[in-house]
Amino acid sequence: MSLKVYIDGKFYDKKDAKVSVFDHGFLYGDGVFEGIRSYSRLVFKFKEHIDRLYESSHGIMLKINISKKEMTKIVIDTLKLNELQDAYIRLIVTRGVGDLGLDPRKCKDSSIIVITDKIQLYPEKLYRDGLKLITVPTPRNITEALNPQIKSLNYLNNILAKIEAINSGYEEALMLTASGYVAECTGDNIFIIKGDSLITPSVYLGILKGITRSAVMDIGKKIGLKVNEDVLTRQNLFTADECFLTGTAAEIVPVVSIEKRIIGTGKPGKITSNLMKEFKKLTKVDGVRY
Ligand code: PXG
Repeated sequence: MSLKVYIDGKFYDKKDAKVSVFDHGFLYGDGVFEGIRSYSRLVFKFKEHIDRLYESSHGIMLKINISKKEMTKIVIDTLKLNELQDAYIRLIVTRGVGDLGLDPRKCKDSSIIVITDKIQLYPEKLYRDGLKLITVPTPRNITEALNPQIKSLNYLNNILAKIEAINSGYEEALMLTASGYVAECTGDNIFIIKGDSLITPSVYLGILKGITRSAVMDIGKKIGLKVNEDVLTRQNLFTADECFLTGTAAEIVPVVSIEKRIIGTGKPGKITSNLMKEFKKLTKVDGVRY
C-alpha cells in the first residue's frame, strides 16, 4: 500500500498529495509546521508539539480552523492508516490559497497537511564518533524581525547556514546571534557540560525552544546536574568538557570539535552518553499511544 497523506479532510496517495501553486505557504513560506516522532506506537511529547504549532500560528495571525483535539485525532488517524510503528510526522499549516500578492486576507481557508513516514535514521557513526561543527557567517534571524520561536515554513535563514557549512566541508553549522553569542544549529539546539553543569543558550537570545531541549533539561535535573539557561560565547563551547545537539530528528548527537578546537577528550563525553541512554528510556514510556 502506498503511503497516504492527509490534506484538508482527505487522504491521498503519496504521488497525488499536492497543493496549489497559489498557496501562500508555497509562494511566501507563509505557514507553520512541526516535526514529531513516534516510537513503538507512542507519539513523543505530542501535546508539547501541538501546543507549539498553535503558538507559532498565533504569532503569525494564522487561524487554525480546528481544535487541538481534532488536530491530534487527524495525526493519530494518519499514523494508523499508514500502519507505522516508528514514524516521523510532519504537520503543516499554510495560509492557504490566495492571489499573487502578500495580502493574507485573500487566503480564505488555511490548509492542514499531515505527512507520516518511516523515520530516516542518522548513521550510527555520527553517534559513536561525534559531529564536527563550524560557525557560519549568517547569523540567526533577529528576534525583532522574525522570532526563531515561531516554527515557520520560512527556513531560508537555516538553509543558508547549512549551505555555508557544507561549502566548508562540514555537515552542520553553529549559528550565532547577531551580537555574536551562541544561538543554535540549523535544526537542533546546542548544550555544553562544564563540571556538573548542563548549560544551553537562553530562549530570549533568539532560538527555537526545542522540545527535545526541554526533555533533556528535565533528564539533566533528574540525574543530578545543575541545569542552566545562559548566554554562551564560542569560547565557552571551545573550553567545555562536553558538547551535544538535540532535536526531534537527531535526538542527542555528541559534538567533538568546533572550528577544529577539540572539545573535551575529542570523543563523545560520559555525561552525554548517559543522557542519550536516559533519553532512549524516556521515548519508550512518554507519549500518546495509538
Ligand atoms: N532549532 C531549530 C532551528 C529547529 O528547526 C530544533 C532546534 C529542535 O527542536 P525540537 O523541538 O525538534 O527538539 C529544530 C527542529 C529535520 C528537521 O528533519 C528538524 C527540525 C526542523 C525541520 C526539519 O532534521 N528541527
